[in-house]
Amino acid sequence: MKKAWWKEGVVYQIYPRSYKDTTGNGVGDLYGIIEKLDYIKSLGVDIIWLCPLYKSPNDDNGYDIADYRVISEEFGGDEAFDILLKETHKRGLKLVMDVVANHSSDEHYWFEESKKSKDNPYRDYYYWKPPSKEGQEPNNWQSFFSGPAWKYDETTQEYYLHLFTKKQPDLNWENPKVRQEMYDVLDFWCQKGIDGFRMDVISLISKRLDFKDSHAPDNYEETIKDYYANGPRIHEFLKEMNAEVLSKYDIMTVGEGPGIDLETGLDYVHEDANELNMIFHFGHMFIDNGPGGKYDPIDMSLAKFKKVFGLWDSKLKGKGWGSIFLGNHDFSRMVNRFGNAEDFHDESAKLLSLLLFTMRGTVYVYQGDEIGMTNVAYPDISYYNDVETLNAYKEAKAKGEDMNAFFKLVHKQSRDNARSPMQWNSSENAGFSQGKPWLEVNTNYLEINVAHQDTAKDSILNFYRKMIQVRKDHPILVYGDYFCFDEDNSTSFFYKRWDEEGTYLVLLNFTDASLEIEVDEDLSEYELLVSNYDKTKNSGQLEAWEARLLKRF
Ligand code: TEU
Repeated sequence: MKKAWWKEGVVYQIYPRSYKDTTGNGVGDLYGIIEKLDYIKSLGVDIIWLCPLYKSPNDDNGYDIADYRVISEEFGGDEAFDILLKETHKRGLKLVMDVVANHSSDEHYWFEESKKSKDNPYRDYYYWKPPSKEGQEPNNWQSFFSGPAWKYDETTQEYYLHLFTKKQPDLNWENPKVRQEMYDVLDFWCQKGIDGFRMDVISLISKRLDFKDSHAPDNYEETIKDYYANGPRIHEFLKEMNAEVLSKYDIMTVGEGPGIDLETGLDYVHEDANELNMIFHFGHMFIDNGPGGKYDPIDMSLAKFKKVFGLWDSKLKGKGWGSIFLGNHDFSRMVNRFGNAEDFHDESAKLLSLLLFTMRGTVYVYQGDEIGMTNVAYPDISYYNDVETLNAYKEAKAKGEDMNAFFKLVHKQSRDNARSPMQWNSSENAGFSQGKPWLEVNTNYLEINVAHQDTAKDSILNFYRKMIQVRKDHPILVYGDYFCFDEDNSTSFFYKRWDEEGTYLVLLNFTDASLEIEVDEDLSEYELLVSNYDKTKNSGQLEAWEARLLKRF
């Protein structure tokens, strides 16, 4: 396995709007991040990934970019960014930018031109189609965020494609000018000295140009896989991007991708492919989605979850590199999804941390998870901001669904669960802002906050710090082989990490009751390195949500 800084580094993901506000306008900003760089450094992480910072009308909180070279004034503008980059590097940390190449904002100059006339030089920067014979949308594709993926525009009487909101028109990557524009943008940021890119929905940039109707428009996963993602020219485009820009800099790249699965994943990250370093797949993150997607949930199965990790590890082994994450700005809080946030909050948050830092792949920690932040449950829909949530709510209402039941799903699934402001301390608004936060602070900030956990020796925060250090001190946890014992059971997750120099065992109890340890290993040969309970000795039993890391003498 070839070594690299981005394989060993731990990434900390920041959602800038929700991190720290220094102006009192209720919105987090870059000076807030600068203020918190010493805290970030204290975690032991190496790399910071910032969700989009660019000029944007914020229909999708920055994932709708109006100018790829300009930092939003709301966040402090270009000047604040330059200071942030300098201060980040000064502390030996690296900085990764989020870039949205699949679509722009409809307020981007390119789109404003494009919609003016059919012969505008920017017309082909986007996908325009005449109405169908019946005078309807060109096909039955649905947007990720509810409703048709096409919007009619009066001026030229054609529809444009938007796989996300109607303010996020899809860019036409078939057009070489579009590709060059994007490479120039990437180059611009590399020249500034940034250390990498997280590429939003990169799996969607190559379209199937026949634009065929989906045979199952309501089946979320199937439609993405068969119609939207992994289009015919995706690897050609990524190789070109790599040759034109990425390969010229010592940067890391991670592509995000709905529709990237076990069959298609390796093609993006194969070490000989010269495309991307890593991808985010959602194998484990969509495990509780039914055919209708996140608002059609099914029970989460630990056995399935374990299999996803095993299958991906063996797929990538020796050929490519994976990303290990359990949450980000698009999902509910990981302790609610995979732990037991009610009865074993601290134990299960620590268990999940032990899982993250003992898996093969680069680990990504989402802001707030290091203190075990939980889902919010705002009292009514007016408190919510996320466009996906609001559109889904409107759609359910229009269909006449039981809105009490639907609102319970909003509590469980809304992306705002991950976007409520960072809980810094027990002062007003959790120390996030002196003004009214753009999104309400979670009411549990008095119990769950950084200041409190910083000083409490046995806090979740200090457990994260310890685990990050343990990973650094034991590189076998980064590069070593992976084997899972008894993948079929849905109560425990027991696995082994090793190479010729040493062997580690990870024992995780995913239940509320104690559990016998059953592994084909002689436990007396192992010493206990870390436990999320106050333990110094190995025993044959794990308590509820107990997690242990052992090392063979
Ligand atoms: O997310 C893409 C994506 O897969 C999401 O639409 C996902 O299916 C959904 O959020 C699950 O609830 C990326 C960004 O991470 C997201 O924040 C953006 O809204 C989206 O792209 C559009 O740019």
